[in-house]
Amino acid sequence: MNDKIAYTRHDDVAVLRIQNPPVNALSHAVRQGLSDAMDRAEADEGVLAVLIVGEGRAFIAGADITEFGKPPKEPHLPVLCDRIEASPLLVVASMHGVSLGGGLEVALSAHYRIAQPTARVGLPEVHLGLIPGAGGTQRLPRLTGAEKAIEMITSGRHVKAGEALDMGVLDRVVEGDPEAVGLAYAQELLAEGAERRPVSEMPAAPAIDWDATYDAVLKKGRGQISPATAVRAVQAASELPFAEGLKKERDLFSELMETDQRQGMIHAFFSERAVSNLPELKGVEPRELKAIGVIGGGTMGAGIATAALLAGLVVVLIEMKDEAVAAAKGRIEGNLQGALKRGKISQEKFDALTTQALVVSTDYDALKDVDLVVEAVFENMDVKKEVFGKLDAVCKQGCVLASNTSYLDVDEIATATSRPQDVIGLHFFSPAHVMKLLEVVVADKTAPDVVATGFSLGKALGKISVRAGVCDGFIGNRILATYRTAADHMVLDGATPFQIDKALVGFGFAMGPFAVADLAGLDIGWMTRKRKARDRHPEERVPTYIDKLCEEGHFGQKTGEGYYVYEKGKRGGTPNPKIAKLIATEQAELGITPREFSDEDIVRRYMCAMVNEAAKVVGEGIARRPLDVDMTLLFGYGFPRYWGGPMKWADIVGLDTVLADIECYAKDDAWFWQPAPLLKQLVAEGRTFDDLNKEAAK
Ligand code: 3H9
Repeated sequence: MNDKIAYTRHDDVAVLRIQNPPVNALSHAVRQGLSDAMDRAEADEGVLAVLIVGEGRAFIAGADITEFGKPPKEPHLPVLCDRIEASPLLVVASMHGVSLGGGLEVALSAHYRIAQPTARVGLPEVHLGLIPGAGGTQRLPRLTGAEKAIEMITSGRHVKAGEALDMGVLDRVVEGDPEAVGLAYAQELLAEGAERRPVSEMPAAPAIDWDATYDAVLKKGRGQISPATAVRAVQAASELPFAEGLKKERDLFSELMETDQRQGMIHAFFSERAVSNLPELKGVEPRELKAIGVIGGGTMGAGIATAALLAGLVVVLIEMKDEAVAAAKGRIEGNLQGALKRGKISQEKFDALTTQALVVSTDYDALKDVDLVVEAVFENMDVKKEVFGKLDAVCKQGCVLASNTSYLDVDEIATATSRPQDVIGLHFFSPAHVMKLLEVVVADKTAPDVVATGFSLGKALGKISVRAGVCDGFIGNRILATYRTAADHMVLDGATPFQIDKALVGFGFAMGPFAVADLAGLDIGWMTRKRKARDRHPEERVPTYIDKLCEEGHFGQKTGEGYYVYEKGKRGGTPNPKIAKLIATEQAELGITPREFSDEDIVRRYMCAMVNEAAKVVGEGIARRPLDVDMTLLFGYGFPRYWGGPMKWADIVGLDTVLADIECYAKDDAWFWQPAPLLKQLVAEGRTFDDLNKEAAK
């Protein structure tokens, strides 16, 4: 036995306490320790029962994900689970915190399960591109029936103790010290003469319509394969004897282990945690945050205010006129009503947030005590500078002055103040109380503790915060502009916007770029094209067909017409028949003969444009690491999680292949397809983007 398991004896019960902080992941040492401890208990004279408990904040969070992809070491988890279940002793698991994946599978191998009321259980393997691989798909349906098991496994959700008790996953929920309540339960079972109760010996779950369920889950997964695969594993539990079902589960698990999706999702899991872990912020204390100011109560400002209120911050929102004050209040209340309806807050909380925690005023003096201000006014440098001048005059010393600009130069905004070290960009995504991404834009003079405060605000609001440098569009919008342009070029050359949207939804994006443009409003792109027209390089290809639609007042969803036509009350739109004619006219003007694009061509060009620009963004230091780009695209731009992000996608496809494609496209448009120096360098050195992530973590 090793130090990962503490073995103690309490009369006729042996207690096995797992000690592997922070979350008792089932590393090789833990598996070995548990196996040895079971041997010891069985050999320990007078021991009649075994109690398994976890030390610290969780029972067990699952298999050790860091071991995936490395050669597996014995004892394997499925074997350990079978070994626990087959023990002649009575085995009880007492669970607290989370019991996830392999953690729940260990508990399901025990004969009885007791948990704290605050405990949560789940089989979240699908979020890692896998299915439960240590009997979860075979044992769970024997307790809950196939439908509930499929729902739990394919959603990967955490189920609270009360619900788990009702489902039959737990036998008892009792508050108290997990070891004490577990011991009492084990002793009670022994006193009653309770028998061992292996789940594997329980009757299999009755059949359901497997094919229909499989199809429905596959469709819902939008290209993700693991949830649908889980349905087949549960089917095996129903149709095959336990041992054969277990083998089927193992085969499916092993197949998934080899997939790109598993690699992508595990990259996403670790990157999500690494993204706000910046070496430059080690030991830097953020400034205190209790009250924040928001300038502007439009959709963005109201969203930011809502997020801050929900995080327990006091909010002072400034608008220009009384009518705007009322409108801003209305928007925030509307957002909070949504939270109330979804049961996220109570009526009392709603009342307190809207009356006590929120001040909406036309007077900048109301900001004198706040710790941080986010400006969310019109995207115009003069307007922003005027606001920052006013903030400089009224805000207390040490107050962080943040701009929510999506592309303007934060260094220049900072010149409007006498304290550029306190100025930062905090780029939220709309609706700000829903979208997870926050770009923390660090200007030349921004102080390190101001950067740390940006990240601590992001954490308080439940955001994924990414550090970005100053450039037009920062990380996300700069890369978006490039891949959007690649899509526009394909339209000029013969692909339709509708085919492009469909191909990219097929790749896994939530929406295609043209449907997104309709949603965001076509006027935004139109304004950007006008803004950039002055500095445009003569070789830059910019389609103008859609401007004609804008000139007629059609701006997408909000006006009912854009690339698609939207009928009131209906979700989604149908292709706008005017678009084909507008494109054909422009092609004729430019002398272009349209050609065919396959869906694969479309995805390839779109992705290569994204990766190439992303490599420039990393090469220039706008993003510190490739994983920062990946998380930006995942949480702000609907990039499919199972690819891990564009940089991970490129690593999987092979950087040499991506570069070769870019060089091939450059033969037709050398201006647009200039390969990123970093991409060329990595290919020459035989390295990957992930190598850069690893170097940055050292
Ligand atoms: C599985 O079980 C497969 C089996 O069916 C079959 C096998 C044959 N392994 O998230 P946090 C680390 S698949 C290794 O910041 P929180 C995490 O990286 C597994 N490390 O805290 C972080 O490290 P660092 C199924 C893990 O309180 C630290 O722990 N299980 C693991 O916000 C703290 O994590 C899952 O998918 C792990 N399994 O959330 C559960 N889990 O400090 C995945 C965590 O160095 N985990 N770490 O950055 C979670 O959902 C959350 O981490 C959890 C805690 C809810 C547990």
